[in-house]
Amino acid sequence: MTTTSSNPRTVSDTDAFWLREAERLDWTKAPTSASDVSWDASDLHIRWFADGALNASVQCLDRHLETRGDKTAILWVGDEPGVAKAITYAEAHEEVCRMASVLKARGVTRGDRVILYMPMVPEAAYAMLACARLGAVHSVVFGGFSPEALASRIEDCGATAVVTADEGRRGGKAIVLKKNVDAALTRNDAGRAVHTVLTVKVTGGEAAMQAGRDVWWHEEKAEASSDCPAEAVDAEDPLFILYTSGSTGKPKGVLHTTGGYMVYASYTHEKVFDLKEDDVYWCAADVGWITGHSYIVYGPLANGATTLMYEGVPTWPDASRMWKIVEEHGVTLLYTAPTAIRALMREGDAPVEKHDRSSLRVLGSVGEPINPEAWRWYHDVVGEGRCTVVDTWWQTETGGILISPLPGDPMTKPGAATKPMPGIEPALVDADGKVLEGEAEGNLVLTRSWPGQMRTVWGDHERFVQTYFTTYPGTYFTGDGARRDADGDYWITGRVDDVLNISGHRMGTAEVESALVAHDAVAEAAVVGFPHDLKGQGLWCYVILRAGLEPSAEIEKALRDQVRTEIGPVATPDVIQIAPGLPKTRSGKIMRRILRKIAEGAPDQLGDTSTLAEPEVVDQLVEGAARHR
Ligand code: 6R9
Repeated sequence: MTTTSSNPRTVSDTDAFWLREAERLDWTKAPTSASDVSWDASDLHIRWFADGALNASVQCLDRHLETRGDKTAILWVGDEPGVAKAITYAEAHEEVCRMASVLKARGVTRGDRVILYMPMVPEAAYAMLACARLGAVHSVVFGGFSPEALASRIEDCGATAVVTADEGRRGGKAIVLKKNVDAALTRNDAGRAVHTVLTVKVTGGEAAMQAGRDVWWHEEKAEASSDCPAEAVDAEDPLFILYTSGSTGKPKGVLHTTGGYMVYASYTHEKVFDLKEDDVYWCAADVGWITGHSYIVYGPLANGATTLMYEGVPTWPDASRMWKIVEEHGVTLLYTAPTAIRALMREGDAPVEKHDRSSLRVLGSVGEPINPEAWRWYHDVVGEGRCTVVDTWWQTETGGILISPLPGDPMTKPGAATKPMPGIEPALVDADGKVLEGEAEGNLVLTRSWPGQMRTVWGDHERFVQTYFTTYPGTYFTGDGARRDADGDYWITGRVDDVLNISGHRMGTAEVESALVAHDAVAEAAVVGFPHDLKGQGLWCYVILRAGLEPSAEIEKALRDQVRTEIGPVATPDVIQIAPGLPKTRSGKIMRRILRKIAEGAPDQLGDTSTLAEPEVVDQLVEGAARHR
């Protein structure tokens, strides 16, 4: 398959290119070959640097000790203003070794799965690296997910240990974590295999400790050895599983392996941010997301950078908090999400201008399409027109950034992710899979593997094959749509499947629907996204009640709570519209296109409704929707 020729970053021999990039790591055994990949559905496998051996925690810590032992590895900034802590590479190394010793003594070994359910404290990074040190596989579950969501992940990956905290702090509020873990471990089979819950004392809030199973980190740490040799694992040994939403079914466990992922995280972090030795780099994501994995922990630490880790939220105690942090700590590289940029933009320029931002050099954006207005504000106001804005497009599945501007590029296209990274080969295809050349809009696919690509869906390889490689055979299908302009620059237009992006959080419509129908009052539900000024997309839920039930404020509230309980507060519905029926084809398929238009407030653009089984439902829905606006 040919790709567009207008990519000036083209690499001619990709295997040679990646083998050279692999030299950025300290391998225990250097690889002699790069890719061993087949995207053929009948024999799908993805392997990189397969004869190499290494340890990820050594890349992030040990190898820096000699030259950067006293350099700040993690610059931790607390939720409470004025609270901060600089942790050197030597200190981080010691903490990680101790935590690895504790886990090892409790029986965690190579290949075991460990769930991390953590707030944004340094121990979250220690726990990831401690697992990596033992060759154990971590799976970080975002602290905003409910016990139910946590339980299903514990069960799915068969975790034997959990690392958590008593509570987390965010925006002046305490988030209960240990209590949620306890609740999760009593759900179904989730608790059966878990022998250890290692608990970090963060707030001193209440935490019930179950004898034998639950231990305090501060107590164990005192006894633990700071000498814990790293296990050299094969390049293709799993490094972590991270659950993410797809268009169908429950979240899938995206599996990343060690060698390729580390090469790719390090490579992209250095190039996209034009990293220099003295940079103070701040990625304002949560470690519960892939952005936190690749660009708070693995990429920056592999590169020996100073990575700022912020416990709180961008808008607390007020809208100047981020800029205060930038000024206080001399942040040079900032990486955040459009949803945060929009929220801060709304507060005007004054909170920004109050603080000195002359240290800033590169401003990154990730997670969702950035609207040109937000891009301009980020560039003109935050960056004083002086900084490079890198709008980085990628996914949990891709491990790292695939399409992005690079420092030095002209900043003339607000909202364009521009060009693929060297070594990355995207293409646009139409609905039939025909490759589109030149200026075009279509479905975004990748035509060649890269080291950071996910390897499989944990426990369900067939789902991996079906989800990504059968829609347009021979390519990896991203689920995103994109436009390519006359200069060959890519503009991501958003998901073309049933995946929603709420404030940069990925969510499947199917997940929310199944949470709703799990409630006794609900006969049927259909969920769509609609444009939302702050969140990018909001959740609009159409619900049909069981016969005999009348719509009421109580039922609406109960359903909202239901979704929060099943998934977590990130999935709180914006609108619950109790409806008499759903627009369906005669074969019973829900016509989401129509539901989306109604939720958007564009009932005049419904298109062809002639195939509907009951066309009158549409008028009732339009009328009902008006009441929710
Ligand atoms: C890294 C991350 C992936 C989905 C992706 C796309 C959207 C991410 C974007 C972007 C436009 C960007 N997305 N970055 N859309 N421009 N710069 O966010 O991973 O949580 O898996 O979400 O996010 O739709 O497919 P993940």
